[in-house]
Amino acid sequence: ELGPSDLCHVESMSHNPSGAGKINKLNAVILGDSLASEEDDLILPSAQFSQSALISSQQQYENMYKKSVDDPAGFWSEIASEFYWKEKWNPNEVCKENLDITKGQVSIEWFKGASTNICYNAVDLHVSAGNGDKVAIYWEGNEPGQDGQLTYSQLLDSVCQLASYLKEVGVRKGDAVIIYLPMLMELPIAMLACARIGAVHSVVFAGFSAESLAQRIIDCKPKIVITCNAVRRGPKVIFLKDIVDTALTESAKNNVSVDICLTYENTSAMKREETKWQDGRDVWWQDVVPNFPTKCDVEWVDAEDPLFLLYTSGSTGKPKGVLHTTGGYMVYTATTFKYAFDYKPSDIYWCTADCGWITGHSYVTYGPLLNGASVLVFEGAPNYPDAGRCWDIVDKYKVTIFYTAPTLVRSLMREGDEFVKHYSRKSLRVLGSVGEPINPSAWRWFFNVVGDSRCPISDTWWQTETGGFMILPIPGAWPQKPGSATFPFFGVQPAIVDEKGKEIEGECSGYLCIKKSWPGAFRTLFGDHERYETTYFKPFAGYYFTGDGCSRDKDGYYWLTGRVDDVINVSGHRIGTAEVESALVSHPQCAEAAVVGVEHEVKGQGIYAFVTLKEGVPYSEGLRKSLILTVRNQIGAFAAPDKIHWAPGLPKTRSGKIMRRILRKIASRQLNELGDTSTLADPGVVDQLIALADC
Ligand code: 6R9
Repeated sequence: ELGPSDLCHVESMSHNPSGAGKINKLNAVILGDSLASEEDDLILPSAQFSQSALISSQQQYENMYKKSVDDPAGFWSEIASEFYWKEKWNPNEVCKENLDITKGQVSIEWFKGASTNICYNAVDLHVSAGNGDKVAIYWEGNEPGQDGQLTYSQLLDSVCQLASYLKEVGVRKGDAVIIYLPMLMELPIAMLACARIGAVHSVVFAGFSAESLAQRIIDCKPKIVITCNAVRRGPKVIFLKDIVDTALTESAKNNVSVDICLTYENTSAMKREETKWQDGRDVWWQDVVPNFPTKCDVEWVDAEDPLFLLYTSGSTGKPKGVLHTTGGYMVYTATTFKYAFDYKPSDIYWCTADCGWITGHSYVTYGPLLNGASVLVFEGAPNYPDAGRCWDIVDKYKVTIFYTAPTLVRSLMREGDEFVKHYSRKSLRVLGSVGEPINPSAWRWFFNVVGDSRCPISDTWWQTETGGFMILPIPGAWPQKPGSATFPFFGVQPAIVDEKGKEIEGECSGYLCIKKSWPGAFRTLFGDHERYETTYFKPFAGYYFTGDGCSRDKDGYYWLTGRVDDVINVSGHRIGTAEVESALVSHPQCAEAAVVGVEHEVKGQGIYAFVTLKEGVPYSEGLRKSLILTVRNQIGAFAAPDKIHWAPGLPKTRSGKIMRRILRKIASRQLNELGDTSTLADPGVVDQLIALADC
């Protein structure tokens, strides 16, 4: 799908102002001591934090890391033994892998032959260990004051009822189930119910459009879709069931028919009488699920049986169905959660991610619940009714670990410190960041203002494909550098390679690859193992290629610098430029489109679209709006272009390839840095584009 020559230059993608090699003199501040200022490059853990931390020193980390790479099988077997397995793995075959495409088919297997169930480990075990009365899920609704909670015993009952229902209607081990739900407690319940019976869930983020949902339904052919009638998000009501109806009609046209649409009645957003209904297919959750028994036998599955499919964007228009299996993913998400946040049983943990993304899979549902944690699930929007909502929630539930995305940090930072300072936040102990590089100024604000200079920030670099954290600062162990994800997790062996795929040592910049497999790694792309191999293992033979650029400084710290392929990261959402382009060209008046990412103050990257119209069609404001609407309808609101740049022509090579490098420079108005344009088929288009930049 792409070779190294299609990648952007790593240097040009670096938007990290204090990146590698720039640290000459190290100024340090100790956690809790004073504010971290622009001059402070190192934030040291306080003795107090380290003493009670699970990993309390650099030395302890290094010892564990060494063991994990010298003897991965031994290291992970020891950890895996803390979980419940119906049958154990063969100690001589803990991991079987081939990442080298030149040596045959790429494959990864961990604990194959062992059997377990992730739902049993995440729920039943805590109940049988006497923790049934501990709160598993706190739920905070869109409106302040609207809330609920479930203890582990209650969660078990709810999961079993839904699992019993699913079995009754014929869902079997290996069947796909699509879940299109907002952040209600029913979302993790539905995931766990599928896992309990060995069904493969595929959660589709409830911000995706009907077309995107249909595309996923057509790809994985679920027996059943689980949704709700509507949801309130901030001041808006979103009619999810209408979107599902449209998607199901569309799928039927492609000969994929879904037998059942199980619909949760979300009364605070919409009454059932107002909901459009198709008799025979649509079923109200509340009418059936509560009638089923609160006991449901667990389906023991092989460690390598699929647990879920999650679609993510790649560099072509077709989303990739990332497939994760059971055993390795279970061990990996639980272990990374525990160490990344220095988890203690008394913690109240809040991750603001939606379960529609990988972060919600691994670190709202599975990782925390496997540890028996109390997890907060928030249905609403972080700035509703005002920009203080997050801190109001932190105080209300005495949240100790708060895990969010840089885009949210930046947007709240813009609203001023008062919204934060109005609340105590004294329960907070550890902060976390995910989704994109966190720029040092946002890092400092998060650290100084939100965390009162007291809480380490776990800046976790990882991907849908990796299943769990890969590079992160383990709190208590490492001095932190604002903006650096620091060091690899246990068992993770990063390699920075150059254009030719040669590993570079020491202080350097290049393409980030991983050398060996880790238990949480994805095993294939659903239905397309060849695309799995070409996308991830072909660009640099012998390595897993992440798609990210990265540098390593002289102290060995890793600095992620963003995607180097045709994927952009908007508010932490991964969007393929090709997906947006294909939506734009489906507009009847659009002849051609090229989309690039451009730096955006709040979103990290914004979507910048160059659009060529069909012959004779005039530019107009109405047309601009209608193009944007087309993208919203085809992908979802989060993928709407920030800018439409009218383009009489696009800069192309003589072989017809669009030169995105030039478009990126025009989009970011770096007009002096256009580079060599002489290889263009028509160099004149560049001037035309510049002339139209602000139209
Ligand atoms: C977990 C998640 C993955 C891409 C990844 C990278 C970017 C995520 C990051 C980060 C720098 C971090 N990314 N976390 N970049 N620092 N802490 O976001 O998965 O949606 O698959 O996106 O996000 O570019 O390649 P996913």
